Amino acid sequence: MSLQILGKGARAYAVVSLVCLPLAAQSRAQRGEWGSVVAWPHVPAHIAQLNDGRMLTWAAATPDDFNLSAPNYTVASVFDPRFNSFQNSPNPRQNMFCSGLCRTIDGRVMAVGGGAATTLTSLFNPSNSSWTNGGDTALRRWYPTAVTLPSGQLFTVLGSAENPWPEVWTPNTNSWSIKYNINLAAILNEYLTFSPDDYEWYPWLHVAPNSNLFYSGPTPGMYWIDPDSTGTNNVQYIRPRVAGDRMRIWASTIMYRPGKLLITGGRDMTKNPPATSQTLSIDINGNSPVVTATAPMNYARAFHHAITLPNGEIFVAGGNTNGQKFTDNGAILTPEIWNPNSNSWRLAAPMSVPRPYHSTAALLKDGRVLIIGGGVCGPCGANHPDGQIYSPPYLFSSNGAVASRPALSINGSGQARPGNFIVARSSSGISSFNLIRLQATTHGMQTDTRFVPTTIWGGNWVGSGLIDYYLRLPSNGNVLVPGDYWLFAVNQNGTPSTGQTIRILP
Ligand SMILES: [Cu+2]
Repeated sequence: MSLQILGKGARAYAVVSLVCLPLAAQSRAQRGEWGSVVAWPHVPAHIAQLNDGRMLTWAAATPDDFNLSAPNYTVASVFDPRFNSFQNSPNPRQNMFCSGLCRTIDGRVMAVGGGAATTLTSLFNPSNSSWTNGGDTALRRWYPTAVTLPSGQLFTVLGSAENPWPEVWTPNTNSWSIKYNINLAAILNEYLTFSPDDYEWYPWLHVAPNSNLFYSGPTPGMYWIDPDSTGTNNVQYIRPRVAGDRMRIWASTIMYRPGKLLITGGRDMTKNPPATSQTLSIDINGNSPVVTATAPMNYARAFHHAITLPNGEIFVAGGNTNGQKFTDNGAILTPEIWNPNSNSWRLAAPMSVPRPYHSTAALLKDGRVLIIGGGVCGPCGANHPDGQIYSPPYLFSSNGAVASRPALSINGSGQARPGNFIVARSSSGISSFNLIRLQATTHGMQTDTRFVPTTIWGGNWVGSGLIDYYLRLPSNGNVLVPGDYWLFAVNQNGTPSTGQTIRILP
């Protein structure tokens, strides 16, 4: 067909293409494709999706060096992936280097501590790109983990600061209160026992379906924490994650299905190589966690990133095998994709730039994946002030052409509560509608993101090849934690629509 249109002059080119295209086509249809490297205005180590699809990223008080004597200031930008453009958005009041990140349920981004262990916290409001005071914590915090609770309160604890008490932020008062009745000394002691070589760490905490916080690592033990308790019996040791397992620090943890965590890789400096290719699934839908060894990755990795794709697969990229910070040695350039249904990994197209410690990554609203940064270490030689965007295989049809995407719009207010029905207008032939909670991420630590499938109850033809699908949302608010999600329609080829924002109310 194209030969007739292009005419005789195009014939030679077309014949050559017929020879070359199948390889390239096969390649990107099976392994995806990376775009060119995008220069960044700083070395991004932290990223938060904004609900309109832009990405907030930041480094430290200077663009490429973590200089901890620097003032309370952070170099930050908002990246728009539609235009590869940046809006300068520095935080003039807090050094947020290695802070703890999570999201308020009204779409703002919270940064707790960081810098040289500060008590400052800041909120980024995407509607006017402003930073405001989130209230001071009682204790200095560096590498704290921050989690959004189903109530809309935010919970932060531990990190490098050597105190075992969490603090909770309440939206109405915009203030933190310390919880001396919740004592995580047992977890802190595990950390001091098993990782004396590394002063920094983010504890892995996720909201479980039973409303407790579940601690899955990186130390060997698993714990339940009741964040709402006013009593004293609220931290329960469960058992070792895996018999004989030691540290898995600098792994990437993610809730890949409701109540199911995937832990990939991680580092133990007493081993050679320090990084592992092992992966674990932990099912916390019941009160007794079920730990299953899932298929190992093709590569041992630490400092890498696990990203939930709209079709429910997990994309893992970056990191290194030697477990060392601030170096490109041992970097793994080839990402891999895990299919939870077949419990198998397959290799993806290699990226162009190493993404070691202090790199980060996020899903874009259009279904692509952004990976950025690495370093923030001044003259270390491993600074990466750039990013690269990956188009997964689902964005191509089997002949390598760009796949056609399902349409998607949400009828109504764009707000719903757990258990509600929503109406999504999309193309015919949709096999699933999946929600992904927006993320705010650093150091491979994702407390916000969760993949939550909806149930299709029926649909009505509305003409022009479109159907109004009636979708039932999960009724458990500890599964569908309030906040902003992107809804994706996924067709029978696994190709997703662009995400549509829906806000889940408590
Ligand atoms: Cu750090």
